Amino acid sequence: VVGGRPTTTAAHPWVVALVSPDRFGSGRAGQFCGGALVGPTKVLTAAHCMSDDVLGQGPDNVGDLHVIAGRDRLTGTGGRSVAVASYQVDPAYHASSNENDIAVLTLRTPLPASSAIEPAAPGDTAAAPGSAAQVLGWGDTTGRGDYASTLRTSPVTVLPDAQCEKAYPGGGSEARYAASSMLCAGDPHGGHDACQGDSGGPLVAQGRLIGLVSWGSGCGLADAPGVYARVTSDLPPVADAVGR
Ligand code: 4AZ
Repeated sequence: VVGGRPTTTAAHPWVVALVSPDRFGSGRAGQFCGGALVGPTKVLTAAHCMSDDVLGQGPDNVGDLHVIAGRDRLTGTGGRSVAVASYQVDPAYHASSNENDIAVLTLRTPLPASSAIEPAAPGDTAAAPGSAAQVLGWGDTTGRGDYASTLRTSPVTVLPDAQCEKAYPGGGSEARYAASSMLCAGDPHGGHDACQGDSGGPLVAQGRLIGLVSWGSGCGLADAPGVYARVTSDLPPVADAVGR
């Protein structure tokens, strides 16, 4: 998260870290993506977090993938670390276009609710442009590889789709912004944004989960907003995860 400030899981009890302890450096406890708890055993994250270069295995072979909940400083203690039993990538996900960048993780054991662990309610309608939102994560704080040791948050604004359509028209190697499954949010003046390592983590507005960090060009640039996977409760993978 670029341009933010430290925060706590007590203030945002549905934010979780995805860690693969054997695969990544100990300084970040193996953290490589974020996620959002939506039920005692269900976590939403970005489909691209489950890519072969991260896991290298199929949905029932999750290696040492764990979720850490209720812990602000990843290398600290407290909270819970739970193994992931399986995951399901949205069948509508397209790696080449980043469309429908959502996956559902099923945890091996339920996370007991506490002051710092509580499922989020997904948005029930599409988030309106102009809405004030917050992005959360343990990712890069500068765009130069300075990963956060403790959870951070930055304020961003939901932007009109036209702004991301203009910034990301497609062509070349960059994906095209597709409003049907993506949400555009950022800081029109630059400076506040998601960044590498925040992928899969929550974008929240009015206490509701409205997006998952997905992609973008650079971090915190005024003319390159962040792109999020849209989350609403009627989206099939979300409805499945929430159990309605
Ligand atoms: C990434 O590499 C990434 N500024 C995530 C979000 C954004 C840029 C990059 C948005 O995971």
